Amino acid sequence: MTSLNQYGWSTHFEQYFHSYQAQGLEAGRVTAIEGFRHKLITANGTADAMLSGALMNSADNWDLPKVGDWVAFKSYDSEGIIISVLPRLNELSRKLPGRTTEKQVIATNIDTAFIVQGLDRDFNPMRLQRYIVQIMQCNIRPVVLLNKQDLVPDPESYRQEVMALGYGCLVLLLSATGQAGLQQWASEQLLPGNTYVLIGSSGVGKSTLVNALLGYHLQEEGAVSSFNHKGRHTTVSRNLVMLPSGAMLIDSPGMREFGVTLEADDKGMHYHPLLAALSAGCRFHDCTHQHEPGCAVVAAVREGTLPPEVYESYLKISREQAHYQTDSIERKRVERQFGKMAKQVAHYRKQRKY
Ligand SMILES: Nc1nc2c(ncn2[C@@H]2O[C@H](COP(=O)(O)OP(=O)(O)OP(=O)(O)O)[C@@H](O)[C@H]2O)c(=O)[nH]1
Ligand SMILES: [Mg+2]
Ligand SMILES: [Zn+2]
Repeated sequence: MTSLNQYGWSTHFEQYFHSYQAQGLEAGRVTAIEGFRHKLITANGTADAMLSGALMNSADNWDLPKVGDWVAFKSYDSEGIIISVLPRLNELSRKLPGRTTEKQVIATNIDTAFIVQGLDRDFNPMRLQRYIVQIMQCNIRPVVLLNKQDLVPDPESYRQEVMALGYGCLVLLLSATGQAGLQQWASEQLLPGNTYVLIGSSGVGKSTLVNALLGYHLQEEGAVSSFNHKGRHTTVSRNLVMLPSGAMLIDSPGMREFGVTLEADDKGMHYHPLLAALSAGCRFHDCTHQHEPGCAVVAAVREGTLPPEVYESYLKISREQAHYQTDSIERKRVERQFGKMAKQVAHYRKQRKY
């Protein structure tokens, strides 16, 4: 299994794979999904695999293989069959856009998520904070990449603005079309055997960054991109690529919305070090930091020690979460009931053999 280590294989996956190995299955990592076809990297090179019937029928979408997953598959001549997804180290997810409260898994088994914003017109500290909070709650390290620094006169001022928010994550300036910052990012942040994902709005330069590091144009191979109405290549599916350095990078289609999905009762306070510390000093332990007397958070905003953008983002996210959390609890209840019903039906079917 040593050759799989370069793709991120570890003892974590090894322990779950043992029983599958005994059944003659192989391990592979999902690099792309096209319809039902899954592209895998394995100890013996690349392979194509479909889902087993059981996986296709029984599983919740959440449990189906995603880019970044390790799977156990049965290898045949031209095509494999995926039998199981090995338990994930983590899942980068978001709330699906719109009124739904469903979560979507973007990619799995990630070491660092790079949030990309373009300094030309995409720069938006409020949106950036949603990304940071959601990535942190997925137990993934966020790093901010401010791209297209060649297009603004004073890029450092944008970096300072993000740093001043106080989340404590790394903020890097670079340009995908030039050398400035690119090589430094690659050599200092992209380590061999680690897996990274690029996320952000459409047009911020995610694919250009990947292409620059690959040294050739992945998108020109077709399959993963299409032209949008502006005649520009826009990424349409997720794709994990191995860089010459040995680091793995997942490119993803641009996202218009990045919905936060905090667990019940999580108000999103502890993702900001100062906010977390301040809230401990409020008079009421269940302070919502809006109208209560003796609120240390409101006092800090008034005194100018907590940036108003951070407070505003907190309010916005916590209000949305109140809605998300009640809705998702209700949805889970309905799903459980439906699951019970489906089991009963299957049971009757077996008895009556129809
Ligand atoms: N000037 C400048 N242009 C850039 C830079 N990075 C990317 N671009 C341009 O921005 C445009 C969009 O880049 P893409 O890499 O396709 O953006 P993307 O984030 O992959 O977009 P989606 O796939 O739609 O999500 C292209 O025309 C790039 O050439 C940069 O650092 N400087
Ligand atoms: Mg792209
Ligand atoms: Zn308070």
